[in-house]
Order: sequence, then C-alpha cells, then structure tokens
Amino acid sequence: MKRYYQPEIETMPVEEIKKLQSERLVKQVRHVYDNVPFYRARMEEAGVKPEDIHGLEDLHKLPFVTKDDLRDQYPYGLLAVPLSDCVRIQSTSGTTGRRVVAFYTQHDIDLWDECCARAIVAAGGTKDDVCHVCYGYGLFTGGPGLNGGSHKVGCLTLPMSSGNTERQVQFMTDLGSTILCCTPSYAAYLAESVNERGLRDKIKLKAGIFGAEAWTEEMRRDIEKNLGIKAYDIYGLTEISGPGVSFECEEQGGMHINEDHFIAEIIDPKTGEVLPEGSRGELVFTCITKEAFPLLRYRTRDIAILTRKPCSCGRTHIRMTKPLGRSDDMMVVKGVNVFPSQIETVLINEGYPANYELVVDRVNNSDTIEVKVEMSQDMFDNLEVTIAQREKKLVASLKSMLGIGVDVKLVAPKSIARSEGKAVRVIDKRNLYQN
Ligand code: DLL
Repeated sequence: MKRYYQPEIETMPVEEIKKLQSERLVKQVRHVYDNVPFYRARMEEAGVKPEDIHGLEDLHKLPFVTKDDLRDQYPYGLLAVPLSDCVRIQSTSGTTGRRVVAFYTQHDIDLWDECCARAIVAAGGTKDDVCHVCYGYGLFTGGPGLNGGSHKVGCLTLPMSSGNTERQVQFMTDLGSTILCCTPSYAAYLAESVNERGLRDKIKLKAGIFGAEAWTEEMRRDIEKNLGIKAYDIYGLTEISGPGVSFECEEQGGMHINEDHFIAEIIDPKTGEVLPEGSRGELVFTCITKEAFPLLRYRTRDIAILTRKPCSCGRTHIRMTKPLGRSDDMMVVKGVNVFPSQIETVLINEGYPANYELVVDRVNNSDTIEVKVEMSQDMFDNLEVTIAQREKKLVASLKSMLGIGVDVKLVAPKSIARSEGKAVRVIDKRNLYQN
C-alpha cells in the first residue's frame, strides 16, 4: 500500500532491518565509549570493549542503563557530544529528585520528528490535515514531539498545548481540526465537552493519536464513539526521545517500533535475562542513531510483549503490546510520573511517620489522588497546629515535590491497616493495565 509519506525503511525485509541495526549499533557503541566516561567505565567493568560488539548478536554483552544511573549522572554525565552541539533539552514529567534531562542535537530532533511523522501518517495523516496538538508543550515531550511530526507531514499544526477546554473546542470547530493529539484521558474529557455543547456535528475530527499514559480498550471504544474517530495508541519516553518510539497502524494490533532508530529487547525484570519473542517482560531500548543522549540497553520498567508476526499494514517493524504494567512502582497520574517514594520523602521531611495510603482514581475522566497520612501521637495530642493547617502545608509540599495537586487527609495514629508482609500503600482504582 502506498501511503502519502512512507519511508521504505518501514517496509524493509526484516533481515535487512536487522543488518542495518547491527551496523548502527557497532558505530553507536564506539561513539559512547569514546565520548562518555560513564559508558567507558561501565563497559570496562563488564569486560566489554567496542571491538567485541560486531552486531545485534553481541548486544546482550553490554551492561544495562537504569533510571538511577540517569539520576546519578544528572545533568551532563551521559552527554555524548559537546554541549555547544545541542539545540534542545526536554525533561521527564517526574519532578524533584527524579528529573531526567535529555539532550538533543538538530539531528536528534530531526529523527524524532521523523518518528512522530510516521505515527501521524499511520493514523491517516497527510498534508491536507489540521493537526490539533494538545499534549503539553514545554519540558514534556508530548507537545514538541507531535508538533515536529505534524510539520514534517505538512499538516496545518495547531500548537494548542493542554488546558483551556473552551478554546480547544472553539478552535477544533472553527479551524476544522482533523487529527487530535493528546492524552487519552484528555481526549475523553474533550469528547464529553464537545457533546455537552452539542457540537458533535460541527467537528471534523477523523483520528486521534493518544498516549503518554495507560488506557484501556474500553476507553478507546468510548472515545471513538463519542468523537466519531479512530483512536491510535502512541508510546515513547523522554529518555529514548519522546513520543513516537512506537505507534499503532490502522490494524490497531500493537505498536510498531521504529527499528531503524531503536533496538527493542524484552528481559526478565528480576534476572536481566533476555527473553525470546512473545515473552512478557521488561522493555529495554538501545538508541542507535541518536547523537547527544544515546542510551544503550535502557531499562524502561514498562512491561510488554514483542511480536514479529506480519502485520497486514505492510510495515515490517516489530510490534509491542501496550505497556501491560510496570516493573517498578511508578504511576502516571494527571500525565505526571509519580513514585510513592517521593511522597515518603515529603512525609519524612515533615516529621510524619511514613505510614500512608495513596488512593488513585479517575472521576469524570480526570485523575484524582488522595494521600491518607497517619499523624504521630505527638501531633495528634498537641493541636496547637490544627489538622486543617497541617493538611494545607502537606498539600503545598506534595505539590512542589510531585508537580500535581493532591488531596491530603490526616488520620489518627495507627488507623491505617498494617499488613503482615509488604505494605500495600497504593490503591489504583483506575485499572488501566489490561493483563
Ligand atoms: O509520556 C512521552 C509521550 C508523550 C508518549 C506523548 C506518548 C505521547 P514520559 O513523560 O517520559 O514520556 O513518560 C514515559 O509513560 O515509560 C510509560 O510508562 C508511559 N507511557 C508512555 N506512552 C504510553 C502508552 C512520555 N501509550 C512513560 N501507554 C513510559 C501506556 C505509556 N503508557
């Protein structure tokens, strides 16, 4: 099938893609070994030299890189080119203490745009489309990524960013947006807003490109029905570039990974052993074309399954399932990466016993997060500082740590159930992962 814009690389025979990956991997390993002391030290520790890496078959010899490594190396430790060659940074939605800063050369931005352009084309996009981007712009990769892809396809791009639903709906109707790019929860909210205003017949949307957080098939059906569109999943992470690492085609049967830029592996999260195709495990990516911030064997902590079963769309690139869960305790709440340990840090800093419960829910397509926190006996007995004052202070500290608003409820000492084993501190009522 000839599409509006279709780099041949997406339909190349698998053997050729693997050959290309091998060649690019060899070059990339040399690049990081020569330019990043962190990689050189890690490889020396593992007893691997660049000349030991001849291609894909040697990938498993390289050590893994984890989010903790990124944190330890913040900000410049993994930079593989002079800073003056970089033109952009982006950063993860996680906040203080967990922030990861990724650097891009112009070449890196171009390849990222290319990946996002492919996702837009896979959703039926052409230069005649009006692409309405309401992922956040700024440090978050969603807005800039899809914006770049949309330009590359030649769509008329509406850089809406998130929020201000009134304006979103107005532009959508006045300017005839045909492709909507945002998080699935915002899409569901926009769908409601459009229908509440009786504007369903006035919108021209035909497709949506939704990702950055887990969403269910049920959500997909609801959004498709309420907006009269086809909804496509898109996956990515800041560390690897941003959205567009993989994306769905018209078959909606898994996301094609842009294999000319990223090598995907599935490993056992406990042992690190590489698992065969079709196994469920942790996704690991190696960037083979990026210049500034090329991560090798980066452990995403996202659980998924890979398949090379042919796809009737004609693309030969390997597909991944939606993330089926996480191998750590990260949650995406209101589009922001949240770790329970961040909450613990705040509680400990403020003198609370770290006995708390986190309840995450989705009400009217919007995430809510409530933190129930036990007071110490001392706090409970001494009400010079009232409970309301304490709650207000904790709300502010948690907001500054997490970057999102949370509800705080202080409860009496020893009122949160103790568990025999590992404490169950997080109750996620959203059930977003389908297992
Ligand atoms: O969320 C990049 C992105 C923007 C992807 C726009 C798609 C669309 P981060 O903020 O670094 O980057 O968060 C990355 O979000 O490891 C997953 O756990 C989760 N995630 C991303 N896409 C999906 C998806 C962006 N389609 C983390 N389904 C990843 C489920 C997703 N989870």
